[in-house]
Amino acid sequence: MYQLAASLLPASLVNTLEDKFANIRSVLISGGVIAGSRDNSDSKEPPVVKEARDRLSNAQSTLESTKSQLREQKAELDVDFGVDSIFRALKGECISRDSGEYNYELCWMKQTKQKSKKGRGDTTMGKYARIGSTTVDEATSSGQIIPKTKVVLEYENGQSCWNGPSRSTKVILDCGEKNELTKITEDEKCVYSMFVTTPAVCELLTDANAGKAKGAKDEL
Ligand code: MAN
Repeated sequence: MYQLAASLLPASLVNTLEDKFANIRSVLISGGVIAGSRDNSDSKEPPVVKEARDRLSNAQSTLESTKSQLREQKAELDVDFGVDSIFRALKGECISRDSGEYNYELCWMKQTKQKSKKGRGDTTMGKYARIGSTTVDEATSSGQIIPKTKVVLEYENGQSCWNGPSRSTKVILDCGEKNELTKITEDEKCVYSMFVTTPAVCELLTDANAGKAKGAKDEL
């Protein structure tokens, strides 16, 4: 049909028409209205469609990574770092102590773990939940018994105990020069206490205990 029409028209007109068709076709391809030539092995899509698809896919991955950063930052906002965020600097650090069958590990504001020395794997003893406080009776150098406030980091929802609750740990903090895990006890089955010294609570405990001496309300 095209051949027949072409043979009936003057060559110059055929050339002009062919040029016009080619122009219209390339406008349609670049506008994404029709697909480009099938034998163009680089892409079966017009370049603008491919570019738009690439831009969309880049924008989607940027959006996903921004969303995941936002999730992490929101989770961080939910973490209880205490008054003036005194525990924030300790986040990500861990201390440990060898005790009996296990190596015990405290990762501040994250989790507590019991690590088998016999290669039986690690047991999570709780995930960081909140800061609390407790009062312990202590003897002074003169033998006088006085109540002392301690800061407690509470870890909950650890690995479940066989026939029992999820493991949990109370990390009882006292003022000390170094971050040090000094003692671990299992008070009831799968309910643990870790005794830890840290410079992070010195000021807080001095203030709290000075307040207590004056009979002021404990405001930890
Ligand atoms: C393991 C340890 C112990 C715990 C028992 C409970 O042996 O986690 O601390 O008491 O499991 O079955």
